[in-house]
Amino acid sequence: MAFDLSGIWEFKLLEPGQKEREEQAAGKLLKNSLPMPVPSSYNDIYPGKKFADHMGDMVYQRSFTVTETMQRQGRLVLRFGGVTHTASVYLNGAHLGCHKGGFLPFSFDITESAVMGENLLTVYVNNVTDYSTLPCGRVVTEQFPGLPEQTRNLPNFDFFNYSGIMRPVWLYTTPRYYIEDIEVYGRMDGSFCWNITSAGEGAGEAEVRVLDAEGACVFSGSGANGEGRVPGARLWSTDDPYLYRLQVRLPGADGGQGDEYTESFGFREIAIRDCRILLNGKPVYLKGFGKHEEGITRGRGTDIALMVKDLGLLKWIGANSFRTSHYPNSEEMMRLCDRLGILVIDEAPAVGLNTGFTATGLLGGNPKGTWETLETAEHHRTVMQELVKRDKNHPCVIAWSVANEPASQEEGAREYFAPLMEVTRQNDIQKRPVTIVTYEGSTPETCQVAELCDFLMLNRYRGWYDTEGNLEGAAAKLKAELEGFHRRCPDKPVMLGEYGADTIAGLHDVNGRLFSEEYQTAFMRAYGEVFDSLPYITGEHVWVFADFATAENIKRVDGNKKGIFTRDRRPKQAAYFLKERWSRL
Ligand code: BDP
Repeated sequence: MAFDLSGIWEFKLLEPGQKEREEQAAGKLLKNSLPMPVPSSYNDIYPGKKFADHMGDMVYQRSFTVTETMQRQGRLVLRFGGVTHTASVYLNGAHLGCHKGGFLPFSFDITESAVMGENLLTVYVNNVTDYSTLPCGRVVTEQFPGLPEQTRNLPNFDFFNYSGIMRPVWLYTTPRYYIEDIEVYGRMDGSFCWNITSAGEGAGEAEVRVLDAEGACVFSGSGANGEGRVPGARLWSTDDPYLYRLQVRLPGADGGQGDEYTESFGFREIAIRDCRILLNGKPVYLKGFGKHEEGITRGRGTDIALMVKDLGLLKWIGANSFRTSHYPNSEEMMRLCDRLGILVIDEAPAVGLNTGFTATGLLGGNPKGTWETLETAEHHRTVMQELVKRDKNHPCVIAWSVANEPASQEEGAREYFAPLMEVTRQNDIQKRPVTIVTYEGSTPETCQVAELCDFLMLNRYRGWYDTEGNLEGAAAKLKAELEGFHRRCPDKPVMLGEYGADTIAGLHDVNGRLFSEEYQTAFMRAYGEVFDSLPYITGEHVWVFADFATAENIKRVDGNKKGIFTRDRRPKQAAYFLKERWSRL
């Protein structure tokens, strides 16, 4: 049984030190609280800059009822899809535990702590980003004449630091002997393997069946691990995203109630050969975007209508892929990509790992260097494990991105990333390609991590952050850099992870000047011509799918406007250029 705890919760922002005091009363009803939708970012729900930009703690609360029928099932589990960035969860005043990392799920077995009847759930959330969190930020204290000290959280990234209970919360039951995890991997020749982790009291063997899309059983077997074959398996691809289902049944202990779970999967393989990414043995050219999961009102909160709309637009424009920049997207999104045949580069929330950079452009002097300063290594390792664990079965996931734009040119980058690349590969039975998305500061001469990557994903803004307005010069610079990386890593596919120009929808200029729709189109054309001249380029991901909210600063007029679509998903002129270009590639 599963119960969706989405809805209106009680909510309150907390002042420094208030959480500690309030926690004593986590079993009591909140006072002076506001209604708050879950899932949603909290920030844009009520007016007030202080409210939206609050740094620190907040608290959510709701109650739910446990019935006798639910208790009879065996176990009761409380599952959070994502709470940004840290959560501390209480049930009826008792502490269940904490989770760090805002974009991956976590759960608690509440069989013992839940009571029959009404239960009070209280969740403390903290949204601070610093040198120990992913994404990274910094906390700065400022003094102004005659005013008390002010503290601000400056993110090391430009997207708005939306926070709260941003993904669905579920309550579900399982029997005492239950399926904890399923891993399944279908290959091109119709062979597949499975691994089932069970837990609890019981020792019965799992029964395994593979169902095709029509529900016909095409394989049956048993055991916690195994290999099977589906003769003539229909492959999963972008044109034909055919899904099978692995149905697992675990018999109940001593004839008691059994557990059952059905996991979708596809038969498909990803490989890299001769500067190409291969899908089912054939080169695939990646056309698409870096894409934020966000929109108006809900911020980064799960919005299934927007998800379906976005993927519809992705198909409309002729794209076949996107990167979940700069954090794992929601599980609903991943399932939708499986279903629609969209290829996903699945990115960890590891952005801002560069102490010389902040979104506001304030370059803080840091003589110690990024890799001596950051305290993220252990957490980053956990995040990579959690990410692969969550998304391992999705045929849509074709690669992992361990970080976006870290200080990869600084001494120490290789030592920081080598173990993370390793742990990602170790945890993935599909051995999907792993990459680190690098920025302009990390050149063919200075990059410390290129050899660690299975393919190179480069972000370039020639023609925007430099050489602005001079697309001829920008293209020449871009080509030289791409050639430099190819000389350095001649066998690795190279693709653009980001390139784009801020564009105000509706601004036209006969001379195609900066910020006009004409400039964005010309920019896309100039980059396209460079890609077309280099046979080893394996993909182009434009920055960015749609305009998005950012931290307030003088570089951003009402957010980042590099979208090919506006924030309300209307196409800018360049959308028609890309649609035409991508229909030919
Ligand atoms: C890149 C970042 C991306 C930004 C983009 C920009 O990876 O998150 O939004 O620049 O400045 O450096 O538009």
